[in-house]
Amino acid sequence: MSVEQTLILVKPDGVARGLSGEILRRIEAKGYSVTGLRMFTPDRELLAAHYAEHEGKPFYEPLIEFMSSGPVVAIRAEGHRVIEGFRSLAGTTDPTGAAPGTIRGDLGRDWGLKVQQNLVHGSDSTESAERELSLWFA
Ligand code: DAT
Ligand code: MG
Repeated sequence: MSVEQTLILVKPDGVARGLSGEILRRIEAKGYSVTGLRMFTPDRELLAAHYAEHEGKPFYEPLIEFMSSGPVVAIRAEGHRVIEGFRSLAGTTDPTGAAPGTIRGDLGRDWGLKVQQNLVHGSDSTESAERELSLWFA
């Protein structure tokens, strides 16, 4: 198994709630290396490329709207099986049901809004990690 890299985003809700440090702490505490870090408000063009697989779904527009509403922290993390490992740290998409111990399970909940504000994004495969890292760390 070779060393992988993945794209992690602290979404605008995570940044606004002051959880960027806690999320970075959990990534490092698990033993992964942070090899890139950027903080900025992404534009719609970047988000459309990032979320291309979801275009046309009912939650797509609110998702793009939410993700462009404020700064995000983009993290390039590295380690053996980091793609799977961070998805496990993050927990399931819906934070209400995410297991305690995970980022979404411990720190997230349903705020009654259309878009699930679930604190983080993590690439889901080697192909998407490569594609997403080239967008966020061009
Ligand atoms: P994940 O972020 O766990 O990889 P995903 O790639 O399926 O989940 O979806 C991307 C984001 O879109 C997700 O983090 C939150 C939002 N989303 C997904 N499914 C949704 C739904 N049914 N309703 C509202 N937002 C949703
Ligand atoms: Mg996804």
